[in-house]
Amino acid sequence: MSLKTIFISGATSGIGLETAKLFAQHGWRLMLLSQSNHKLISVKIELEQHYKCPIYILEADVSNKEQLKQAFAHIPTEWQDIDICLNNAGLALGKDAFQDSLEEDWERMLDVNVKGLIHLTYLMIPFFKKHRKGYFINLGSTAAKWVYQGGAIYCASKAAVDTFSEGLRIDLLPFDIKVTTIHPGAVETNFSVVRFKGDIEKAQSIYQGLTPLYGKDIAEVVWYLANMPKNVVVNDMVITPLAQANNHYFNRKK
Ligand code: 8X3
Repeated sequence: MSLKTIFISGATSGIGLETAKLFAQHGWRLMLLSQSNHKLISVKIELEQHYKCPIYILEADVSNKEQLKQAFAHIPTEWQDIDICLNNAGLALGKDAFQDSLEEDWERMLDVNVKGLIHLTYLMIPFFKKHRKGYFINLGSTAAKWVYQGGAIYCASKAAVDTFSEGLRIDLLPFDIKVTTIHPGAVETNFSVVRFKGDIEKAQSIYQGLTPLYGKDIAEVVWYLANMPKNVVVNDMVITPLAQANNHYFNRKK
């Protein structure tokens, strides 16, 4: 039996990297996309050495459709048989009230989280259709479900991922292509460091007094989904740490 292949955007850190490691451990082939060529190369070297798995890397910023198109145009035939596309690349920038936020921040969030995911999906569909199979696993967020102060644009961007995924599931119905949206709550990665632009103290305060989710927890969820029988499609999953009920209620220990 030929090896299975997972394509991961935002593959060099956080949930993307942990998913890459887990699937490599299970003998899958990896296609890793990131805007950072040097990070891609170091992850490729590390995972190849550790897991001896075939890896194909693609350098592109998902928000740059020309870069994405170029990266896809160069995918060799032997790498075009893809089983899962994990649309993971995404970010939050800032947590100020919308009226006080920076235009460049909210444009970047919309460009990466919404338009980037949509462009990547559009480029992936011909490969899935050609092989009459495929599975989009899209990273939403609890922010898509419960809006919070200072999150207007980030929450809107993840709500767009949620709605887009639902539409995609409908439109891809004739082609046996699965679509699942995963909505994680507080996952401790570099997400908050990026959001607060390197302010480590602010970033750490998000997870203070609780055990958060980790990237590897969400990787396990992706692995679970990958192993569902062919006739089963999990539409939507909301995942929080034990100490988080939703985006407004936390059980923080002093
Ligand atoms: C990350 C979850 O609550 O920080 O998507 O928006 S939250």
